[in-house]
Amino acid sequence: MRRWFRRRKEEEPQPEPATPPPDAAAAGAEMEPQAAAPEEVPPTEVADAASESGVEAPDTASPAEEEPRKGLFRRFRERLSRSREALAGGLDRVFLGRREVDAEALEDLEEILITADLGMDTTLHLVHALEERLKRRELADVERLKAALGEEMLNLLQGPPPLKRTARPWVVLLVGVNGVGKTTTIAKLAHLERLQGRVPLLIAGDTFRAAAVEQLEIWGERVGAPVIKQKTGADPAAVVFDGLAAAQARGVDTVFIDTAGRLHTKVNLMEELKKIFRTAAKKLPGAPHEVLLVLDATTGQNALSQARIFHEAVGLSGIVLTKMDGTAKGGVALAVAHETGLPLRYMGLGEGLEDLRPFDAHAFVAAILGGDEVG
Ligand SMILES: Nc1nc2c(ncn2[C@@H]2O[C@H](COP(=O)(O)OP(=O)(O)OP(=O)(O)O)[C@@H](O)[C@H]2O)c(=O)[nH]1
Ligand SMILES: [Mg+2]
Repeated sequence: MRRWFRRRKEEEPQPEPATPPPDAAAAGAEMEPQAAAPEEVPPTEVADAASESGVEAPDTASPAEEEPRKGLFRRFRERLSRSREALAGGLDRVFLGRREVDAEALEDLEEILITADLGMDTTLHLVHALEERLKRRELADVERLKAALGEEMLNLLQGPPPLKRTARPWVVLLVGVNGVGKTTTIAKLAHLERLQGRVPLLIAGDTFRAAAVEQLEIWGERVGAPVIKQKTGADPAAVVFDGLAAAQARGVDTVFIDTAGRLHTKVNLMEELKKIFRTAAKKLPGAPHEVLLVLDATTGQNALSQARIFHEAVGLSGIVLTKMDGTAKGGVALAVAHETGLPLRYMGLGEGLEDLRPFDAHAFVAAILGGDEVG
């Protein structure tokens, strides 16, 4: 499905509210979330400063800001240490005692990239680009190779800037299969809103699971955001309708809609999401303004088929990649960006409220390739 999404994206220039195609795939056949490989997630500490919510590439800091930003970047790198070990560590091992970069070295690199979960398409794309550079004699040594790899990765990760808010309330719908981190991500996003002085409101659109509403309420209380809910089993679209009415009445800035990750059948989930979408648009023309797909990085390449199915159903505006901490599969971020053409918006780096970072391509590449600065 190489660049299947990219073509679609080119046809639909940004910024545009995501619009669900009339006949979205009822083909939810591959939707069952495959259990993530059991990976040990290290206990996460909650970041201690509000200003730590966004990672900046280290090279943009002024001298006065340099120290805290260095600390911030160090922490970011720490969380991505297993992915860095897979990529930068793999490279170092391949080039141990080897000076020259040749075709054989690029073959070894190919293996490393596949092992780090970049997937076949993205790996070949990167390796071909490096082969061209090798032909032009631009890869004299391992350091040049690393720098070139970093540049090519950055090219893959450059997406359009975040959508400009043109409405109030600004409505964000979160979708994704069960357990990927939708509800937790909503809490983290609401927290980011609060830090920026905005007023968020949460809508409990997951009425399928009894504990789902309760979980959102607990987060809402912690963050200081009202939660609009109905009882378990209620029609999620009706909850969304009520929630948007409440958001308008209260004059909040941002609305986050939580949705279920699993229903009785897979087709139902897509139909329900489409209904939520239509209802939101009916209540508030232009809403939802953003549709974010939450993907669990530990599921690796399975994330790609999820992205495809959800994009067909509701039209996605961006991706949130969660559980990047503690996994060696962080390279999947590159596959997702390359193969979907959708912008990566946020990265989940732990279970705490502060553990969500706006996606920063420079910081990410620097963190997984082991250097301090790239590009
Ligand atoms: N380590 C880590 N854990 C995370 C992250 N994001 C979410 N989690 C954990 O993943 C688990 C599932 O998160 P939820 O937010 O309940 O996922 P969900 O998508 O809402 O799940 P359903 O409501 O069942 O569809 C929780 O234990 C979260 O703490 C992350 O970035 N890192
Ligand atoms: Mg949930």
